[in-house]
Amino acid sequence: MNQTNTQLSTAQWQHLDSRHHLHPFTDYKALKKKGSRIIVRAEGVYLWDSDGNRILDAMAGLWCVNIGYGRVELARVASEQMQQLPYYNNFFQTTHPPGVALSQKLAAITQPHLNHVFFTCSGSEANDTVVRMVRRYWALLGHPEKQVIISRHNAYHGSTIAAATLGGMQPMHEQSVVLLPGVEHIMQPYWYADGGELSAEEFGIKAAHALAERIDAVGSHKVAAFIAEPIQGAGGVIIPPRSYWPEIKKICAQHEILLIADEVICGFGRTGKWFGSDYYDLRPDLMPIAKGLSSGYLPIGGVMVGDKVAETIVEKGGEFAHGFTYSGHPVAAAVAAENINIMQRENIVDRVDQEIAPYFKGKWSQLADHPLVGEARSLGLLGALELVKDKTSREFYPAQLEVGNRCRDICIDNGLVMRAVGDKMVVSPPLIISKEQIDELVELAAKCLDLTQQTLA
Ligand code: PXG
Repeated sequence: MNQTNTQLSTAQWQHLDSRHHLHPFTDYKALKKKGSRIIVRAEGVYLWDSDGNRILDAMAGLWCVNIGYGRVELARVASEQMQQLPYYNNFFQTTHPPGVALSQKLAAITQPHLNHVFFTCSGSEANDTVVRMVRRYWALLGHPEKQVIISRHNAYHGSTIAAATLGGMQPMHEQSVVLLPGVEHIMQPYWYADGGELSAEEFGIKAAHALAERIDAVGSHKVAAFIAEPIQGAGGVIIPPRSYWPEIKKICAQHEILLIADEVICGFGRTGKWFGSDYYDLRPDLMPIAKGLSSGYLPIGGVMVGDKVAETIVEKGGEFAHGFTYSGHPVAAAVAAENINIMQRENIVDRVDQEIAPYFKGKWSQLADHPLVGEARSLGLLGALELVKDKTSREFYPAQLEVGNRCRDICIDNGLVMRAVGDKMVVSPPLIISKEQIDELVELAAKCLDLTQQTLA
């Protein structure tokens, strides 16, 4: 533990925090009343707060700490790289070994047509890069009018203006005032809430056809690309019906529009395959990545670029006027490469696929028996619970009761981090979670569901 952690009391940290720190996605008044929870250390799948409470982190931080906390190998690699070359850029015809090595590694673990990467520092920057790159691609091919990118309601693609526009989060759009022009949104494949009388597979086709209808409405000569998360994460772990992706693939191919698979959450083993695109057999033209790329140990993201787009940009273009000071930062790149090494050495992705995800599914689905739970779905190590008033009619509680937030607060007071998305509880634990720890997670979740239900009686 470092010294500063032991020097101040929880109350002192909270006081300083509320005086000087503006937190992301936070209601400041509410936080001021309550005071922040101060996380001081972590190991494996567990966090410890400043009062010494141990908390099972079923969210892997923010869907990112895939190989778990406390990996000294990553600290060693970061320290060595900082001593060797703490910073240099990749602008103006320069490069450095960690950037090259990570590019090569990413080309090797992604699909055969994804051979290039453009580095960023986050998923939001990766999606900004996607917008620039897609529009440049079509302009270089003589189609500058192909500008429109189609996305989905309730998608999350990040928090910069471009990424927030691409996303389909209403409160973010309202607060952005001016959004990026040329972005359209269609329905999401959220069968539980929107499926009505349709079977999941019928609904999947309907949701996919919304893309074809929008392309027709906009005019396919104006549409550049479709962007989607293979499974929506921040929107509430929306797992599309099996019919959805094959139909979307067909529609993109028919209309010759680029397919962008945002793998910021689904990438790096989360689905039991290296990428969500592998799980769903997508062939994305562009693939934004971040989070699990470094297991969150250092900020790094990027866009995997398919040969079709890369060749056009390289062969037909002059300078691509885009980049960040820290694109491919050498320390972050070295840590990301070691993170991938660890995943390979420990066979983490196959272990999720063969052993841990099936075990998790078995346990997680039992939560559907709880009176508050309308559906308990999971894929890989992503899980969601729909908290409902009536299981048969799928009726939700009134929003002002904030059932999800109640449950989230009860969870944390009982040693479990589960994220609330409205009245959906979602989890995305570190991929190295053991079966015993999954038992613990599900037992804690069941207990917290009971406690939540008691508050609603
Ligand atoms: N794409 C997807 C699919 C994401 O989930 C981003 C892009 C943006 O990445 P950066 O690194 O710029 O944050 C994300 C990020 C939440 C939550 O509470 C989710 C994200 C970020 C913060 C909070 O669910 N996803």
